[in-house]
Formats: sequence, C-alpha cells, structure tokens
Amino acid sequence: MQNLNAIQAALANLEEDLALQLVAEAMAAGVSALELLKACQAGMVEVGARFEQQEYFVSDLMMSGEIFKQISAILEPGLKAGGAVSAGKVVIGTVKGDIHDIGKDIVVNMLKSANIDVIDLGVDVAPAKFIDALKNSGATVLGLSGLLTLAFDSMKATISALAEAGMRDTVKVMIGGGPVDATVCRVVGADDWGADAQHAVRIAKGWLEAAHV
Ligand code: B12
Repeated sequence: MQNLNAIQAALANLEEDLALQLVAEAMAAGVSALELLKACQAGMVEVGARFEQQEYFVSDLMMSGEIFKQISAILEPGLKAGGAVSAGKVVIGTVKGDIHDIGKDIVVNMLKSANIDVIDLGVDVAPAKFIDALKNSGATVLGLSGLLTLAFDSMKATISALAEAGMRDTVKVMIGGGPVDATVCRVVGADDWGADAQHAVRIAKGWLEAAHV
C-alpha cells in the first residue's frame, strides 16, 4: 500500500515530522496498528543497513530510535487490541559498575522494533537483579552491555551467577558494547556477541525462533 511505503521511507530517511504525520493519517484511515508497525520495522531495518554501510552514524541510529519510540507509543493500544504476537522475551542491562547506556538503548529499541518483549533493567545492574528478572519474566535470552574494561568481570560474574542459579542451560547470553569481541565473549563465557544493534537483533531472533521449533 502506498502510505505504508511512504511511512517506511520516512522512517528510513529519519523524517520525524513526516513519519509521525503519515502514521496518524493512516490510523485515522483505519489502517491496522500491526500493518503500521511492520512498515516501521522495515524502515528500521533499512536504517540498520545504512548504518552497516557507514552511510548513517550513531547519531542517526539514536534519531531512528527516538522516532520509533514515539510511533510505538501511538501504536501500542492498537497493537494490544490487535494481538500482535511477540517474538519472545529478552532481559537486558548494562552490567554492574558501568553506566554507559547509549548503545544499550539503541539495542533495546531495535529489539522492540523486531517485536521482541524487552525487560530493560537499566545501568549498573548487579548479577542477582538479572537472575531475578529472568526468573520473574521467564525470558530465555539475556543481553549484557558494557563499555568499560571492568565490565568484563561483571559479565563473567553475571554468567557465573546464572550457572549457580541452575539456569545456564536454559538461558542464552549475548554480550556487546564498544570493546567486546570474540575473545571477550569466550573469556566471560557468553554464547555470542554483537558488534551493533542489528547484530543483536539477528542473534536474539535466531535463538528465540530456535526455541519455538
Ligand atoms: C558517551 C561516553 C560516556 C558517557 C556515557 C553516557 C551514557 N548515558 O551512556 C559518560 C560521560 C557518562 C561516560 C562516563 C565514563 N566513561 Co565513558 N565513554 C563514552 C564514549 C565517548 C562513547 C560511548 C558510546 O555511547 N558509544 C556509542 C554507542 C552507540 O556504541 P556502543 O555503546 O558500543 O553500542 C553499540 C554496540 O557496541 C552494540 N551493543 C551495545 N550494547 C550491546 C549489548 C548487546 C547484548 C549486544 C549484542 C550489542 C550491544 O550495539 C550498540 C549500537 O550499535 C566512549 C568512547 C568510545 N569509543 O566508546 C567512552 C568510554 C567508554 N568511557 C570511558 C571511561 C573511562 C569513562 C569513565 C570511567 C570516565 C571517568 N573517569 O569518570 C566514566 C565511567 C562511568 C561508569 N562507571 O560507567 C572509556 C573506557 C575505557 C576502558 N577501557 O574502560 C572510553 C572507551 C573512553 C576512552 N577512550 O577512554 N562515558
């Protein structure tokens, strides 16, 4: 449909006012919230692709997240009524001792835009808090973010706490943040690591889909 393509393009081009106006018009015309969410998700995928091609920068990712957040707030009531099926749950946070959250917030927005329920615990999150949130939510994917070197110790401690709680076999752990790489992933005992928010979505979706077959 023409207006859905226009919404997708407005989001991909980071045209905030236009995107919000088109969503409002489409809702008034009776287009379903789910269709609109799909168009916005497609727009976010395009934003991620442009970032990977270095056409967009971090500030553009943040901008897209901001626009997406506003549109999500408008669509939320309609989505609940329409019964959009969640792709699964992810618990995420910046680990203990670290307060960097710009990248983590971008990951949270991208996961939400992929229809994943996100339990965001914020920053400086102690291992026990992650474990409690996993138990309470039943989430099977844990995302740990950290930018400081000392964050590696906190990631390791969190993964050890997961094992002590008897949950290491049922919860998959992905890590990320500026200095994280394959070596850090191996050393802290995570299952995978992501270099950017698109990567985080690919990892989480892969695990959540595998859990449903
Ligand atoms: C902005 C910033 C701050 C801001 C943070 C604001 C905020 N709300 O986040 C403020 C000013 C508060 C800050 C404070 C400090 N900072 Co600082 N900060 C930075 C800076 C400049 C940018 C970080 C950033 O936002 N990058 C942009 C985001 C988008 O990138 P990102 O986080 O990597 O996220 C992406 C990916 O990594 C991935 N990702 C992120 N999380 C996750 C999670 C998962 C699960 C997955 C899969 C992927 C994923 O996706 C994201 C989107 O693409 C970096 C420099 C740098 N080069 O990184 C220093 C830096 C991280 N800071 C540093 C330091 C030292 C500090 C302080 C200790 C300074 C001080 N002496 O007080 C304090 C630490 C306080 C604390 N306890 O945490 C050092 C760390 C050095 C080290 N090796 O430990 C850096 C590297 C600067 C430097 N070169 O020295 N900082």
